[in-house]
Amino acid sequence: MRLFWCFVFLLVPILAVLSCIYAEDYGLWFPGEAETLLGKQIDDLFYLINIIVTVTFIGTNVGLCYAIWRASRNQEDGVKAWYTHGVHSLEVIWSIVPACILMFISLFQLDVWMQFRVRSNYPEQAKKAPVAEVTARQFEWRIRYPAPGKVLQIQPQPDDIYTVNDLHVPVNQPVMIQLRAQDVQHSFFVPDLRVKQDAIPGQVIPIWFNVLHNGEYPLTCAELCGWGHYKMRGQVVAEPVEDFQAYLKKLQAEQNFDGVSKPETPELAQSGEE
Ligand SMILES: [Cu+2]
Repeated sequence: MRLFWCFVFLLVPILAVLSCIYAEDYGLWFPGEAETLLGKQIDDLFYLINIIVTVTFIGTNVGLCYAIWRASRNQEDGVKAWYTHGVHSLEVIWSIVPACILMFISLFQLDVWMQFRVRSNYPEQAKKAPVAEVTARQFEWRIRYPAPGKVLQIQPQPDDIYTVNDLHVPVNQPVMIQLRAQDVQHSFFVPDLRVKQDAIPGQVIPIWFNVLHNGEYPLTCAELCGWGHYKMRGQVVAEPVEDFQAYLKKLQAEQNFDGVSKPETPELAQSGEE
């Protein structure tokens, strides 16, 4: 029976490592490769920390297992348990080693953190002309683009273009969005891009990313924000800059269409006939 606990503590790291190895096959790992350069750096950091944690976890469990096994042998051999107040040198070692590891991680990740979060390090191109303002509210993402050829202003302008849950951005160039929240705290989360930022009422938070490939990437809210939290799903569509401009023009035409005058696009002509 004493060896039972020894096996239990041995089994835990083995199961943990096996589940990590097979997690990808069952769709429990990252949602594919990161679609942004910064995302790839974030993944590298994650893997580095994962390796450190795995080695520590296995080491601790093997040590625990060995201690239990030794103790169970002692009892069979008739060796009595002995009590100690602690070993100072050992305690100093297991305080200093983790402190050094944590210090290393905190310094090593600074560069990625600065690129991701410190505004003065954002790419100039993205800072100059934010693509859109995204306002999270219960339970949707409201998107405000500037009119084609204009720059997004903090205050809404009469010719701004509005849509919901469908954020289009130009591919392969750094883009910035201004994130707001209208009611409660939400979180703008695009797993494929490794972008996650809380949206906080009263604050305008700039976030930037550079999508590497054309595509549609699910956008979700990662903060429990009310009964309809699960419905706060949208998408980020990355497309060539010409397509993005064409999309804005189409949205603008739809917004300006009064349902009576001659429609500017074939799609609107159709909807007018119905
Ligand atoms: Cu939300």
